[in-house]
Amino acid sequence: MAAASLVHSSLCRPSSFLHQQYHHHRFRTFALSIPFPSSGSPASLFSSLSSGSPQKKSRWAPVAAVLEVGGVKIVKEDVVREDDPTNNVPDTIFSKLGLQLHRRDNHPLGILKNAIYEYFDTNYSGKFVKFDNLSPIVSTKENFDDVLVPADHVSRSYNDTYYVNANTVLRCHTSAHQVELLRQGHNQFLVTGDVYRRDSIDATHYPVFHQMEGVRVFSPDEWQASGLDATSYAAMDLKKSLEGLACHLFGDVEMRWVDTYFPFTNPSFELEIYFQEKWMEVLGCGVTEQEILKRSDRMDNVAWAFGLGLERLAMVLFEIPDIRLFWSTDERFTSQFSEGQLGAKFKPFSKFPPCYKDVSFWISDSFTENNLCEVVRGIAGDLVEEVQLIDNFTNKKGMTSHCYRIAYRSTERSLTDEEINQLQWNVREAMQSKLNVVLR
Ligand code: FA5
Ligand code: MG
Repeated sequence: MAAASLVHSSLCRPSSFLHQQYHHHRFRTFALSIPFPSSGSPASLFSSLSSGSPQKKSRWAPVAAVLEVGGVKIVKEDVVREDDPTNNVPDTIFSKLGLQLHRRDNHPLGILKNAIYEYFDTNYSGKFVKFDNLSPIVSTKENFDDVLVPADHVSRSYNDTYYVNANTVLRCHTSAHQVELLRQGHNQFLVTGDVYRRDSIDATHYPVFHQMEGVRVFSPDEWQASGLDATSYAAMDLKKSLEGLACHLFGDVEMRWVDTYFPFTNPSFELEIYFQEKWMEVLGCGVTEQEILKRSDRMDNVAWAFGLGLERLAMVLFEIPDIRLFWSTDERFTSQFSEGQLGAKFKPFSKFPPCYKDVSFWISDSFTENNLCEVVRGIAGDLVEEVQLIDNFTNKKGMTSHCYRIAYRSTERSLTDEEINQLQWNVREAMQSKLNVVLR
């Protein structure tokens, strides 16, 4: 597709267009899919799971060991199964299920969701149907197969995705709902929800975050009049819509389009915004693969789809410097935001110094950074700010050593040396017992 056809002059001054660029993201990002009323839907799956053998009461069961999302009952014993090798959902992740930050009108994510709704309502006269309460527990078919994620795609791995069992995952993207909703006959819709990924740790990555999916299907008469082919027309409309959204939210901000790859769209793009001295990826999008439309009886149509990272957009909008803050219940955070207030800028209430601890070790073949991050989060929770590889070498015997720097910093209070030393000690112990590495 010609780059020129996609270039717009916009109020928001995209600083470059469609330049080829290889960058950080792992392809896993795109794997996802979703589920509900299809066979093996979470509803049926979970009721059958939970009506099986009588549940043992676990000693550490939190208050909410059973919760309900969008009419689906979620039982802790079904989701966290330490003895089940096909399950890798830790307690810390279960504790986030059902919180639905995006449905709180006074939370930055709820405020942002409503502002995006407003943009689509205004520009598409209310034609986008909205979903924000679909269960995050979906089948691998919904999360991967339905959106054409290849069988060997890295996003399907246990290293990247939280599996409830071999056929059921915590959705890793809201794209998991695309096909089901298309099959139900929807042609323009928005799906907002919490999504889950095993991932690295830093200011813009968190294992639970929120996405908004948008899908728009066109019929032939819509592009025929334009003189463009269907794909170019959809790509143009997509970029125009998203640039318009960015202007609606931010006014003037530096942004750029980057070509990328997703299994479910072609061509595919990402939008990046300049934030905290770096280019930050805020969304993925593209023209829907024809195979997806074919499977939902839309053979003669063309469509676009996008997936927005709500935290990333909210960080720019409200000047929130660290993604962990979205989970804060500290009144000094929560009191700064209120319904409909898009212009509020976050005022940091604390600036505590970070404390850095390095750990060096010989890795094993099975070592991955995501596994390390899971161990560190399991022990330090939200006290860990960043986990960063700072040294990496292989010796003459072929042994590989890594050194990671762990930054500890609370967003709410100062940490004592004693507390940090204890955390680091526990992290080192857990690394040895769970990661099969040899500390140096
Ligand atoms: C996807 O998830 C695709 N499903 C998006 C899509 C939908 C593309 C429809 C085409 C059509 P990706 O993995 O890049 O793509 O994630 C989308 C956005 O989620 C990213 O741009 C980023 O803003 C956000 N995101 C990804 N990982 C994290 C994370 N660990 N923490 C916070 N936000 C994240
Ligand atoms: Mg991406």
